[in-house]
Amino acid sequence: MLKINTFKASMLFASVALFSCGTKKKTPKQPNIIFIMSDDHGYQAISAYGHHLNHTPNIDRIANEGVLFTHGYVNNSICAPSRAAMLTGKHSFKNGKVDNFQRYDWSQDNVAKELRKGGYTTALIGKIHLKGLPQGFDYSNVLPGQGQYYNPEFIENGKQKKYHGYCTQVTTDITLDWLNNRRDKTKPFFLMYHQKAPHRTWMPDLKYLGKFDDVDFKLPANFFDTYEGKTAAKHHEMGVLKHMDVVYDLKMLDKEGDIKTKYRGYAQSMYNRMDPEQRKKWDAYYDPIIKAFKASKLTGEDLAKWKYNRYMRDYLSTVQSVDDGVGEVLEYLEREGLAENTIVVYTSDQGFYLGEHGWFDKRFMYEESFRTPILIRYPKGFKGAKIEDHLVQNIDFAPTFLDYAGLEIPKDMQGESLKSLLDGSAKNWRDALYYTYYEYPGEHSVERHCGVRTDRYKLIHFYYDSDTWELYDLKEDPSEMKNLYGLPDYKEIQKAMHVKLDSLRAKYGDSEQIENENLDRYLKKKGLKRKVIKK
Ligand code: SGN
Ligand code: CA
Repeated sequence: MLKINTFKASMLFASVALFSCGTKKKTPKQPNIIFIMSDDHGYQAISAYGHHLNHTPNIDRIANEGVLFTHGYVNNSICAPSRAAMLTGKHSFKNGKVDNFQRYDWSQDNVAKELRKGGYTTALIGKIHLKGLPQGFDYSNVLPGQGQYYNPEFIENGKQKKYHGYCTQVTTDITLDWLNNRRDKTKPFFLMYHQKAPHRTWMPDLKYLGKFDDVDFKLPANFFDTYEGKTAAKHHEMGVLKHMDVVYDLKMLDKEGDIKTKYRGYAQSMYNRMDPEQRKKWDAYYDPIIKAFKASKLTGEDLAKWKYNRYMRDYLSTVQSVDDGVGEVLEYLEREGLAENTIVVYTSDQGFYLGEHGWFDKRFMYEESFRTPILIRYPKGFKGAKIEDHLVQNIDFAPTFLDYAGLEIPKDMQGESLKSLLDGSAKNWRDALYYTYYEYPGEHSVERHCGVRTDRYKLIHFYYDSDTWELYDLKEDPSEMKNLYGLPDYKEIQKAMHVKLDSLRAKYGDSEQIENENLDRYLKKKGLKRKVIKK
């Protein structure tokens, strides 16, 4: 019986290789690919990056046995657009998903479709934040929209289902079930294993409540940034002190209802999702903290410190569950003898502010949110514990996977395969990255902007309400505190950065016209009237 199945399977594989696509170049044993992504996971909260906030042994392992990218970036620091860029290998203005509101067109080509044509079995599990039935996957089981931390709904191959438990663990369980029992084991696999955590509102798993209680998190040096020379940043609505809601974000949902905040209702509905058993454990941890908070009547810097510490404790606790899941998946690969020929990628849909500039959230082209963690392991392909400093971007994943699979990279994909960086054969790597952000006017109030980053400098143009430029020397000022734009000493650098920006816009096919069309669509959706538009 086993023999016949194996024979059938190899015939099937051969027929796939020979007839089902014109895109196959060669037929070595194609690697499996596990593309792990979490949501809003700043590199500061991965111990391999050396920030000493927490300990993530399983994620670190990917770099220890593979490569740690120190200059990984996104195209557009917001969830759905970043995911669309990863799927398509294209910038937002090319794949159409410029913000969290526009419809993503699943009928366009994506990396899963190409891999599937090239002989892979494919699955998408967890958060994707792109409406509609995912295309290119043999199996999908995804969260609707943002998803929920406790007892979440999932949409399995188009059908909604409710699960009991903590979302991060549920996502891992579904993933392991697919790997163990559901995938077609005659084919190499491409698995997108995507966690909702550590996205706002940072609700930890019950077992991790209190995990960081004995750590005193110090405010980042620029926590009280006054945004001198940064017009757009001044108008942000993502301050830990000013905008973080103590009930909604920081769980001070007192039973007496004394603490009245804007988002209390939402906090209550998230709490209500828990079953009595879960609530009991939740309350046992939070009730004494709520009581102490009410009694303390904190203000000013003391309140800032308290909020920041609560934020970090919750955020890092949710990261711990993500790290556990990575460990479970790595262990599975080992147990099944699959580790050697499986590429494992860990990344986030963007970075996140952990108090830098006084913020939470993302969106800005400043380093903490533009940059994203990228760690890749492939024992068969390259040796471990390597640090890679070149400029790479989320549009590079799709071409990289196709390259390793021995498949042709569609001409219109805009990213570059990372294979030459990973195996050390790279010669002429890119010297600059292009960035765009569009979701304004909108939540957290980050103005529309675009920009360019080289290994040392960054030029940003904010537009819509304002028309302002910022220039940073990242070597001298890694925290981007001093805007150098317009200073006589930087005249030449400024000029060169403008040339670079124009050339990248031309290279990737961005234009004033596309921007105008996008803006009109966005304003129409929001029911707003157009203001200044100039790039
Ligand atoms: C939600 C969050 C925002 C967050 C966006 C986008 N608010 O709207 O804080 O910036 O998602 O995040 S919440 O009240 O719903 O938590 S993204 O990662 O999905 O793009
Ligand atoms: Ca995100």
